[in-house]
Amino acid sequence: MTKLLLRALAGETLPTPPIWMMRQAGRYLPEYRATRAQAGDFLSLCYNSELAAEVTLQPIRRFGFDAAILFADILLVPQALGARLWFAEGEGPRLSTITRAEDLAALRPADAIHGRLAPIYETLRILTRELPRDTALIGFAGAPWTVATYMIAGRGTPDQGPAHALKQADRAAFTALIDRITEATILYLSAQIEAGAEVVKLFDSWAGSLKGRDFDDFAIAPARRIIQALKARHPGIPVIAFPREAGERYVGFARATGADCVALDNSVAAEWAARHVQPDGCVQGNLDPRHMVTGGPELLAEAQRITRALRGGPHVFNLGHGITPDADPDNVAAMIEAVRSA
Ligand code: 1CP
Repeated sequence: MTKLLLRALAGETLPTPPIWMMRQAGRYLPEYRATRAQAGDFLSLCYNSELAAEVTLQPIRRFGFDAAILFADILLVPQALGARLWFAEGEGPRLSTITRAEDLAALRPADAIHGRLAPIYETLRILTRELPRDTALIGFAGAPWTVATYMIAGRGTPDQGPAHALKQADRAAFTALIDRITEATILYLSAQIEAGAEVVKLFDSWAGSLKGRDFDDFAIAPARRIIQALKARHPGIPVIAFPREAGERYVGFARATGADCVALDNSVAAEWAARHVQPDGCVQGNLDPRHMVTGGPELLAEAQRITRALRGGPHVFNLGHGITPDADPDNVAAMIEAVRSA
């Protein structure tokens, strides 16, 4: 096995960690903005296999990252299940809402998603042909709780209030929605693996708002179900789980879900994770994305601190969340240099 990312995910401690960045194909890159303008809106870009593959490749050409992540979005699954989805320019995603059992009944069954998602599988097939041979290909989906928060509210929310409210008010409908998303996610990721994804990542961006038993029931249990099903169908497929802002619940998350790697947000210290999370397997993370905007000696010092703190075990270098549109590409190059020379 020569790809660095696959070696780290298999539990190997490497002298230099593989590096990639969440949202590495994005608006901070002029070449992305140009391709996006050519495609039209964001969803048209996601469903245009040629152009989606092109923007996936752009950061690989420019920076030589060790992994490419499929260009798509977690909200394509709700759309494939029959929710209406659109992006209001400068405002983020909007969806038709799920608030009652009738809304749920109107959704399509999980196994009806592939027609709509076929262009995404085609993007992966193009990438398997076009990526450099030492670059790993990552597929992804949103975790059921995070996807449900958008489906219930119809948009991003600061506190996931509408999803928590439905969970309280109509537990049966809420659980049925989580189950439907879980089933669709298994089928979607399985098809991504068949199309060439060598690793899959589950983004649970809002896991941090689940507390106590809710975290067990709606962050851990669906992730475990998805990971077990994927590994049964595709033995050995590595999975990265990102229960963002899980805090102390990062401890034991890999064991509880079967994930090969846990991605850390930047609210936890790398030194703490080295002691409490990394003994269970690979960790990914966790530079604060604001350093990609501000740069300077602080960026270099932080990138090296994280690299050194986690070098006693398997580590994938990444940011703690996605790079922002105001980031400077020169800071990305400086970050890579700092990690590789740490
Ligand atoms: O070009 C644009 O203006 C659209 C911006 C954009 C991009 C580049 C959106 C809208 N999605 C994406 C791509 C995307 N989304 C990727 C591609 C691969 C990569 O380069 O990393 C991935 C993995 C995602 C995942 C995603 N979408 C998440 C989970 C990760 C995270 O950031 O927490 C979430 C929550 C979304 C929903 C979403 N899509 C887009 C936006 C702006 C949002 C967040 C909405 C919100 O709650 O504010």
